[in-house]
Amino acid sequence: MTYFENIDQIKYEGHKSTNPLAFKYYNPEEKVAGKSMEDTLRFGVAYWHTFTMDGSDPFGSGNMIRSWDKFKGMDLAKARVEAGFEFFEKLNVPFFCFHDIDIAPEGENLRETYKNLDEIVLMIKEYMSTSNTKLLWNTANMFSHPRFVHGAATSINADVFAYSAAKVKKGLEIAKDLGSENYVFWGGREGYETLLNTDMKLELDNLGRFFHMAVDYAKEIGYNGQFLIEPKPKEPSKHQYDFDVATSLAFLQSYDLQDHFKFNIEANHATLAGHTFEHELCVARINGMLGSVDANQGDGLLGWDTDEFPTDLYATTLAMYEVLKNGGLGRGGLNFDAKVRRGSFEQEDLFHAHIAGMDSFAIGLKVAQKLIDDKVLEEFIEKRYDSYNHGIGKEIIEGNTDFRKLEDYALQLGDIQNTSGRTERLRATINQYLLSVSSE
Ligand code: XUL
Ligand code: CO
Repeated sequence: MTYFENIDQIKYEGHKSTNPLAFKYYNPEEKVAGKSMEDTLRFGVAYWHTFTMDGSDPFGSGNMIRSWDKFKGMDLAKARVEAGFEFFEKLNVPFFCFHDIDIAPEGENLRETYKNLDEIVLMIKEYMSTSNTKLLWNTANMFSHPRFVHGAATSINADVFAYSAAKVKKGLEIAKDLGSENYVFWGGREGYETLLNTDMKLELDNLGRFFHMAVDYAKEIGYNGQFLIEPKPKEPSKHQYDFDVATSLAFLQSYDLQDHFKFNIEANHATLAGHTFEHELCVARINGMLGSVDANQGDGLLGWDTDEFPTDLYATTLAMYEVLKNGGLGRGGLNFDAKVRRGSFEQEDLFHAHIAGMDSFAIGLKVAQKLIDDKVLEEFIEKRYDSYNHGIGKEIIEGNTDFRKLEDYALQLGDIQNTSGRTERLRATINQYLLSVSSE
């Protein structure tokens, strides 16, 4: 059966094309700095936003028109797999990602849920054996069901802790079975509402215990994908423990877990934490912890996680700059944790949205590489910190000073001279690169 009847294979047609169902900038085979765009960008489709999200919001019911919605229960789950692989192939996207309950409905009890999962995982495995699309990551949804009302690994209820452990155990087995490149932990309900009723120390200790058990189990079954924590400061919890990269890194260090994890950084989560996307990528990169990316964007006028498809070229450029400085994403990728707007309810919109996101990151990649090739920012930054290359600066870097010596030095200083940061000039230069590279 065909689910996207009027859509053919999406091809690269170049930036002069007027065909809305074609890539204008993403050319999978095109080499940028010796590596194909496909291999650098490693795009992924999010199963939940693409095949299960129905468009409902707190003010209205679902409105998405989807050809697979005529089915129910396990038939619906199977139809989504068929539609999914048709979509991945037509879009020529190398990866996809899912939560356990995206692919198979929960049963009456955990045993039944496992049975449903096993059946669908087998089907996915068969499809994967003849498809180019691989699994970037899977994860366990430990936030939707009412049992997770007070959290999962940080729940007040030990039964919920145990149930959550069972879900992640199963998730790791599925990850191994499907050859998943990564396994993600996003703790939407791992946080608290008020300290009036919360033992924060016990909750954090339990989270540490939970992650150690996950690391041990992966080792035991021989699953060697990369573990990723996806920070987010709030929503649905008022205060989430994995607030941002810096907070999560401190947690991993405190619980001796740092060597087993990297980060999956989501643009809209960064902005919710009061950071830019590139800030979070940079904090992860300089600590050797940049694992993967949930590529989306928020809305400056709205204060929540709008999960929009990324179209802001400035943001994709600065994000790709960090990714390239990191030497790429390794086992990670750019997963579109993004949903079409409620008004974009036709199936065709799923293609338009992904094409827009893929083209935007392709431009970001090309511009970022050119900025690196021309050393535009590097040279400026190097010069800006030149005082550390000689004299007292060099002494500081080489560890040859102490407060006494620095005081002696400071006492004989006259007026201190600073130089301009040239923010506006640099921004104008990026605009110039964006305009010239994207019309090449
Ligand atoms: C929620 C979010 C999740 C994670 C996976 O904001 O980003 O979809 O990516 O659980
Ligand atoms: Co995400």
